[in-house]
Amino acid sequence: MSKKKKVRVEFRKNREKPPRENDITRDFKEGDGRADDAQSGERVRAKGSLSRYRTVMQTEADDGTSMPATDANECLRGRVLRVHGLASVVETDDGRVFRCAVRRLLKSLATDERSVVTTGDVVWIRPARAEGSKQKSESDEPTDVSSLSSDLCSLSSAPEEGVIERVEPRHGVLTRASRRREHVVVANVDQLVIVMSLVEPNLKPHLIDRYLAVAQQGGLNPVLCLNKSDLADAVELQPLIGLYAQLGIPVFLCSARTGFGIERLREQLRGRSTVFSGQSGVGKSSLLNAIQPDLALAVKSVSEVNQKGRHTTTYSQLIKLNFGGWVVDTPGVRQLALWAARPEEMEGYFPEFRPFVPLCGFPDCTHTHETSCAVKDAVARRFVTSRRYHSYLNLFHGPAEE
Ligand SMILES: Nc1nc2c(ncn2[C@@H]2O[C@H](COP(=O)(O)OP(=O)(O)OP(=O)(O)O)[C@@H](O)[C@H]2O)c(=O)[nH]1
Ligand SMILES: [Mg+2]
Ligand SMILES: [Zn+2]
Repeated sequence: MSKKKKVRVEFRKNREKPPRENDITRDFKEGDGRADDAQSGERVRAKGSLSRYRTVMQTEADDGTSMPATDANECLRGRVLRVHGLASVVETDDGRVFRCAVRRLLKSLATDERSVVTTGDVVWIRPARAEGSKQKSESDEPTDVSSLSSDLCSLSSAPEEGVIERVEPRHGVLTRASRRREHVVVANVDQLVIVMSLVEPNLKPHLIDRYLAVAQQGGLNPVLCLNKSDLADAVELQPLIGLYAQLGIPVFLCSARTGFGIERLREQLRGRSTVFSGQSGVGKSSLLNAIQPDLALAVKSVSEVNQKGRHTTTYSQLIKLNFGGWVVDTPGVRQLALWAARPEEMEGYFPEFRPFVPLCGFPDCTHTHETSCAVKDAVARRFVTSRRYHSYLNLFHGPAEE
């Protein structure tokens, strides 16, 4: 399944200044030194600051990402429950909770530090040993775990400490673009519950379509959950519910307040790994509290309801369900920008276009400005709803990122 290989990786330096004040290679660098001088000069410099590359053993993962190999005897496997700045809270398979730093080499390998470790990751951690024990080679010592205490002061029971040595390849990810970077919000989940409220805030069908694209991109089964059914008449929603049901998406009408539809939703979560996502205030945390009351997740209080822009849930958190399965509660999103999707991929996110695409006049038809476009004809003849077509245009032209 996976094979090991040696690779050279760029190693981030942790010292900017050379160890010697007297830089005897300076003359050479400034242009008048001879090659011989340079060689002799290099010999007296500390090796650490010169070698920017080192050889590591890597496991080639299926998805092309690679991480350093670890010694399974010394390490424990676990899942990342949440990430606070530099620290990650990991629950190991035997049920212990560790607060962990990330091994520095792991950070060097990642292309985007924000996503080196994310909620839901399956990781291997090395438990920290008692003080004074030597555990690592000089240049690969982990980030100091004791400096992380302040990040985790919110933890009630003081957990053990450790270092994340390896992150397993991810499947099922919720990814978004944030400030022109990829942000993997959650990893290793099976389904995405797209939470919308009928009112407060109002239903946003275009956001649903955007989420459906994100789900397909990340390999997640989408589920649509329409909350706050106690506040509005759902009769007008029948066409919308029908449309998504036709696309094969389970639709749940529910109310966290009255409990309507909660039992069905609970069954949908049983035994699966699920992420709840949606705008702030739609009731993600309230629904989870209704599904499993002992979670006691913070929800927006009445006094805060009119304060726009406040997110009640501030970080993604992986929660074990007592009836089997895992769920991730996430902070609300304002916009949802797709990460790295090319315009020509967009038609693939609209399964109802499929029968018409081969009938377009041009084989590379984008279904936007072209004259002989079978998709546009299908919209005109109402085989495809114009709302979904507009969602497509919106995704195709790519709205502004956050
Ligand atoms: N009437 C009614 N109110 C609800 C329902 N579900 C949630 N609410 C209210 O909506 C508000 C927001 O709920 P939260 O659960 O905090 O929303 P959230 O989606 O978790 O919000 P963020 O954590 O900010 O992303 C709270 O005041 C809830 O009491 C519902 O089904 N009916
Ligand atoms: Mg919340
Ligand atoms: Zn076309």
